[in-house]
Amino acid sequence: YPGHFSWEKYLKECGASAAPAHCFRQCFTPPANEFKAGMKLEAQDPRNTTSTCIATVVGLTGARLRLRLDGSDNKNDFWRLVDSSEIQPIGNCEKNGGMLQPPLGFRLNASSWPMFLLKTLNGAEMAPVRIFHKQEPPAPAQNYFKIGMKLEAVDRKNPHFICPATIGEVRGVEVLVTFDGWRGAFDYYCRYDSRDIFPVGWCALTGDNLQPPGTKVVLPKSLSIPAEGVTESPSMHPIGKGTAVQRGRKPGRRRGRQPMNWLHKG
Ligand code: MLY
Repeated sequence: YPGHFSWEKYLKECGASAAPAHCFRQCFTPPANEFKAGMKLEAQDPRNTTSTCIATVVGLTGARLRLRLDGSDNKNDFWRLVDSSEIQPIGNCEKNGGMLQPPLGFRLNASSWPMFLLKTLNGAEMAPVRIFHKQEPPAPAQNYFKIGMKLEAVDRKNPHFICPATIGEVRGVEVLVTFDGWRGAFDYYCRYDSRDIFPVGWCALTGDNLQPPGTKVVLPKSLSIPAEGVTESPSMHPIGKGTAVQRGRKPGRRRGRQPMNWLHKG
């Protein structure tokens, strides 16, 4: 066990601060996860969001469920928070006058769907209504994020990972989520009220496994050496103290890797 990631040390080292909890569309206390592997429920098909399908819980991590649509393959699993409005107890769709649909990429002939549905529900362990959360938390009134704030975010390319991240840009109702220690490949824009972003300390509360930051030294665009004639503005120092990056250093004297003191041994 090489050591675990400490937000406290890391924030100090970066001279950064955590985005306050009121920025997020998340409960202040993470919702309890009473689901069990094998339970079935109704879920919106992420690839065809107008259809409601049967899903099986194939894994649990913190306040999230790893779901697989019945009749689909094992290559299209997706993750949902237990308080997501996109999951419902079995019976909810019909109660609202809807019809359960086969998932996109149903592995059998479409004509065999009714029989498949009967068989998959026969003797199934249905997630009990009481373990669902009544409502999704409300969205904050507006986008309160500021550039440089730290958070925990789902890596959408590897959605089982939640990782330390930084707000790289704020654009109207959207924010740029940048992953600490990784070059831009995993970054994404999302709405400020996305359910994929969490306050610092979320994983520690849910028992989810927070990935440590990557090891690539990244110079945020706003901290890189300004182009000739560009005047510095305060927004060019979003991280605070500015100790992590030496500005205007002599050519040839390159800064080495960041010491990773935020990994405390134990
Ligand atoms: N095997 C992948 C994992 C990358 C995960 C990046 N996240 C944590 C931001 C890779 O190295 O590309």
